[in-house]
Amino acid sequence: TWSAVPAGPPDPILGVTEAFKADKDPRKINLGVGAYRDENATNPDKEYLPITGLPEFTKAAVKLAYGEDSIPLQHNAIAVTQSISGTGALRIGGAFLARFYPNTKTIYLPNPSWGNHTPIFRDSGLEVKQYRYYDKTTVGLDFAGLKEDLKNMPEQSIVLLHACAHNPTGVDPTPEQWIEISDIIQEKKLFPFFDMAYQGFASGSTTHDAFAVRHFVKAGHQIALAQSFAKNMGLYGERVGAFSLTTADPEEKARVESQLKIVVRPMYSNPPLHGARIASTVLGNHKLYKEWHGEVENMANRIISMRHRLHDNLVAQGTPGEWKHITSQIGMFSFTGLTQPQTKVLADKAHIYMTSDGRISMAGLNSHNIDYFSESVSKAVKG
Ligand code: PLP
Ligand code: TYF
Repeated sequence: TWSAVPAGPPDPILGVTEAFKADKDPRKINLGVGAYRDENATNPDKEYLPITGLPEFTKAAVKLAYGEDSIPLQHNAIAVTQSISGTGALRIGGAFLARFYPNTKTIYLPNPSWGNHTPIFRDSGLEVKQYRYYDKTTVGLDFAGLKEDLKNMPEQSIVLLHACAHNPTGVDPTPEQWIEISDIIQEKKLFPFFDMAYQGFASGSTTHDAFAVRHFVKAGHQIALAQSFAKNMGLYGERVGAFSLTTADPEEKARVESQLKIVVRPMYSNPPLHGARIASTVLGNHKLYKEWHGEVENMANRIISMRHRLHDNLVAQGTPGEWKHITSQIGMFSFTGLTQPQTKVLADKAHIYMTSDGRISMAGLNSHNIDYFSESVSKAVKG
């Protein structure tokens, strides 16, 4: 896909720092970048990161997503840059594809998708279209519609896929469905762009949640991937993320990365340091990693237990309708199926706030408020 991407020149200032860092001579002095120093340097410092971010962080991020045994990872063929969380990763990806994807400027999003996807890709210079995803009548996946739409896309179109815990519906394909999706995408030579904002948050296992990404890579797709560490590390405001592309070989990777730098440089020069340092410390230390993964699992399990409480309460209260989707959906969000008038009644009468499409953040429910919430929903549905 990226054979025609030319190597870009190094940045005239930060490129000097790159050369300085690569130099092993103990007498070395860096007079390139405008950063104040005196005789008393601190370690760790707060100086600028390289344009593509903290190398320990991007390495760890890629390993978390693709898995240690990933072929392009082992072959040093994954181009990666740190990003301003998941949003920034999507934006870098959109801008890179708009500039270098040789085949089309059209990206297809699931209907519905995260509300920010359309403006992100439109502002990146891509044309945004939709494919069928959600079936209102079953409050589940419209798998037949999805497959038909993929098959009808012009060859080599770009397709955005939520890697796990689809926002806003909480409806994900099963592993078997992912395999079928991967096959169709391969047949139609579509280009898959994964948005992974919730790795670990859906099932409690970062490996399980990476199934789609890893299956696509194993199946031989070249992919783009946006990662966010906002939710799974609780680093929302630190804006920790990564954008990566699998490439053919290390030489192509180097060219692609040189162009990612040229995309990033006029946007924000280089990414923030603190959150990436936290994430790389946790991911890079065996004991901290285990502790963190246990906490992610607890968060996911707490959400799952709230789904069961909510489902059981609604059924016990004789709430009209089918509520199975509450427990079959996964991740942070649930598409309750509540109508816009019902969501308004809940806000006005019960002081319960959700988006008007009936989406609730499951994480906002806990043992103190679940009964009040269930009763209020039940009343609103009974009308
Ligand atoms: N993608 C999806 C599907 C999201 O739900 C979000 C928001 O949480 C993001 C990307 C980006 O979030 P952030 O920029 O905070 O990492
Ligand atoms: O969908 C949500 O609620 C999260 C948080 O511009 C979010 O993805 C929402 C909007 C936004 C940034 C983050």
